[in-house]
Amino acid sequence: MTTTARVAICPGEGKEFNMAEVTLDDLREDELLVRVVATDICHTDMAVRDQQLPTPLPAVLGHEGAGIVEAVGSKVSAAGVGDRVIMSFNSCGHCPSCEVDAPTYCYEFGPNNFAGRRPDGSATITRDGEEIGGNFFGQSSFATHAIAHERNVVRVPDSAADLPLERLAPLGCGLMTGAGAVLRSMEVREGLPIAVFGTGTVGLAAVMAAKIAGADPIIAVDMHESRLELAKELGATHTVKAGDDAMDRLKEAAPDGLAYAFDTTGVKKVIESVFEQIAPKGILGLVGASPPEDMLKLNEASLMGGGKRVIGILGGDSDIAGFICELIAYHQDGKFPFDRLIEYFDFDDINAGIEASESGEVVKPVLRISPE
Ligand code: CXF
Ligand code: ZN
Repeated sequence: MTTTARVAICPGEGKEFNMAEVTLDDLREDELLVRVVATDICHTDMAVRDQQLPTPLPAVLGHEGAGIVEAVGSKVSAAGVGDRVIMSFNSCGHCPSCEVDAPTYCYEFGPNNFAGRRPDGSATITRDGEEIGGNFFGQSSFATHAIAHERNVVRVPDSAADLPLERLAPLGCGLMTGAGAVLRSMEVREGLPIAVFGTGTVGLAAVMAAKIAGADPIIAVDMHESRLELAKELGATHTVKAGDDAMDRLKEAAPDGLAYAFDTTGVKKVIESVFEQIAPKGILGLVGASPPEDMLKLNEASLMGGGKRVIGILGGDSDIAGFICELIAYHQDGKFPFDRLIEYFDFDDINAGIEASESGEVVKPVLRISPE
């Protein structure tokens, strides 16, 4: 049975989103139909709008949704009708990465998340009988209803029944990425220094996680004073305004060097100068979106001699379900107050939410789509 949905479509490169009615395809055996309660705006949506990422337009984007399951295919066991779910990225389930529960590094990440169609090429969304892009991150949740998959939904645990879905929605992307980078990818140790470059959603999640891990000092670096203030409230022991003397300030805060540095900026110059400050056995984790042509220049002797590691990080090495539930538990304990980052917008005001995100005024704009 096909479903009608109201969606926000990104019509073409650099264009504003507009609202439309579309038809969702019949569910496959491993798919779920989710009534979307809330979904967030993330820079990845903007990167697709600007065609820095390859999803063909027009398309329905949105990849941080949460909602209630309305129907399930015959082979779905991740959630049932009526369950509250958080949607995240999709993965194939059978490649060498998925086999070891490392789905963020799925060998088929592109076809499952960015192709605008299912991996078999079929469309999940049509408008007036014509195919348009869907299946974005296995959900396309700028929509009242989304087709999700067995592998990218997380059932909200009963212990979190009191937490509204509109708060939980962002857990499936930037929050899990930043927190996972610290707790899983870099396995930050108690009492050692960390610096976090860039204090958007990912960076601030890293700051909160660094506090959970007991890192000390926790140094947040950004160019916006208001973000640095927030970083301090969330756990940063030191803040450094980005600029010419930033590396000197870092040295003052961590004279023996940085055991951990986490870059969310993707700026080559920043990454190369931070590398110089990495302590022996230290880790420099990279998550920022950098220009595709960039090549890093690092000193080999220092890399080898210091036993340093420079690692790329995707999705904070999250296994989705396990880690998202862990983050919910931290939140309930008051240790992961990510709600401080959120501001709500009505679904119809999606373009205002995008503007607020791009101007830096709002860290995490969440779109309210339907009442829970
Ligand atoms: C993603 C990238 C892959 C894993 C989860 C998060 N980023 C989205 O914006
Ligand atoms: Zn995202």
